[in-house]
Amino acid sequence: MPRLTGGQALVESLKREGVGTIFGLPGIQLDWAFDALYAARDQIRVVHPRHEQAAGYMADGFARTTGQPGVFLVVPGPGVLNATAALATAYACSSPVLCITGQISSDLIGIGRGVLHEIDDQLGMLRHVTKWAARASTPGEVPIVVHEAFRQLRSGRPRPVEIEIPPDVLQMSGEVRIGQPLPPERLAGDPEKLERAATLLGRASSPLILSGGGVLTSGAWEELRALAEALEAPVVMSDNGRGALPQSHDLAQIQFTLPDLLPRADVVLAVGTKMVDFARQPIRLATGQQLIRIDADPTQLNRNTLADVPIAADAKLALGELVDRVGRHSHARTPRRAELAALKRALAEELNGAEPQASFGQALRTQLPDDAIVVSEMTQLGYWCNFGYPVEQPRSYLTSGYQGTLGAGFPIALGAQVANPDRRVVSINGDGGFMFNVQELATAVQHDIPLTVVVFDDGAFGNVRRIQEQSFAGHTIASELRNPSFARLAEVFGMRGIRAEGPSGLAAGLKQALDGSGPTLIEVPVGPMPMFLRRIRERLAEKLAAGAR
Ligand SMILES: Cc1ncc(C[n+]2csc(CCOP(=O)(O)OP(=O)(O)O)c2C)c(N)n1
Ligand SMILES: [Mg+2]
Repeated sequence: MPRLTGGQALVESLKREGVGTIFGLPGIQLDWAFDALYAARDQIRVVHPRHEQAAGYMADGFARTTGQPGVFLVVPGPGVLNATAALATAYACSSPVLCITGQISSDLIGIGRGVLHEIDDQLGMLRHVTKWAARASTPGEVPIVVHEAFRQLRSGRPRPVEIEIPPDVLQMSGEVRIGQPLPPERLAGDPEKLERAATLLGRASSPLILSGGGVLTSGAWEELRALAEALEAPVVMSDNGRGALPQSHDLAQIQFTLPDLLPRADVVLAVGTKMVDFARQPIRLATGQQLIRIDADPTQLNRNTLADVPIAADAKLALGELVDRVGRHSHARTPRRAELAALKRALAEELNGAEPQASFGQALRTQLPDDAIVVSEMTQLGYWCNFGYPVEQPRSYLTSGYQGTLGAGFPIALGAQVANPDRRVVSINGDGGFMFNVQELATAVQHDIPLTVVVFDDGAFGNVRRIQEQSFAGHTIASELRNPSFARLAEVFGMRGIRAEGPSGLAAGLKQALDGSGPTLIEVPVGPMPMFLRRIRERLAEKLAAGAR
């Protein structure tokens, strides 16, 4: 067995797992890991952001657009604490992110002396925002924890995992065996239950499919499409699951049409989804409606809505099985294309009526290619795009999921662009959220990450200000923002900055950005925007309540 330092063992294990990119920010406890990365610099690209939270978000953007684990490396204590909002976001979005962090020296862990970056029970703390976390205590243990981390990332429901390695372990040499990566473990699902599901679906007169982020993480979009087409079943995609079926597909629907579609369904298949609606309320079925649920995480099957046929399985394998089996039971159905198209038209009318968001959204739609990756944010245009932007490809539209993490969008987009150098990546921001990570403009320039950043500047935490005005007799507090000129700021950082007025200005700015190379920031001054969502949601919630049992 070769003798390696813990740092070398880490890098060799990562290489063996196929890691080619790491988002990392160094510090003394990680010196021996970073020196090993120096030796491997031809095989592993190290992208260093300006704050650990960005390292975590970038790893998430990398992971969610490729389906491959995104890896980040940060110092212990304050460094890894800085990255916890990113871990929480990746957790919410079932994203395969590996957080590698340091520790204080092995002999001091748990003593409470007060040494650099010491926090009590770092592993325990991180267990709340990860699926699995472990420490390597010798160089020989390093590949063991790395390989187990990757097994966790590639098995069942992917969620972030964490490993920590004390500095003395990174520095010391020992005998190290680098193992072979284990193949992904995918749950096949109980054949009897799959047969029951196929029978129910095949015999259904009006089947409906609810598709969540699990379909994207497991890469099951072709199987989903085949099954939906075989059944003529509309597919309602969750916010985190958009792109599984192209929005232009006859059967593709988003959650806004659920209140219309759900009451008409006799058999519902929910796959890789939490089964909550646009208002995060559990999706309830009426008496007589049959529910089949497929999820790689068996605990999920007992959450929100119980199924008649619960199937613990990977979406790709289970949907593939259903495609094979359903033909034996299926029958011809009256095509519902006219009805489904009418629903989409009504929804489009509603969304297009929400100005000025709709016109800005239209500018994005017309300028971006179908394979562009769009990263949304907690901002007025982001809320609109979550429903109104037509997502045509899987793994191409990212949000911060139920975490609603303001500021996540820009660094997630940076990671997505690093992972997809040949695709256009556009990050949509408000002035408030953007400045959570404004320092990463330097990262875009230094690492030549050619994304397009749009910043809608209303001089406010606009959402907060509007709620304050409407609910508290016009009182506003802590919601006004005094900003720099974002276009000029971008130029100072060394990238192209454009100031765009109105939707047509945005369209022209996007054209200029996408025709060129290198990173571009487009600043769009805007006024307050009306909240279109609440009105639509309330109306839909009423409809849903009327349809449920
Ligand atoms: C980490 C985090 N902090 C605070 C919030 C609360 N919050 C939600 S939206 C918002 C304002 C966003 O302002 P901006 O990015 O400028 O978007 P705008 O609403 O003005 O379009 C705030 C503070 C949050 N969602 N996440
Ligand atoms: Mg704002």
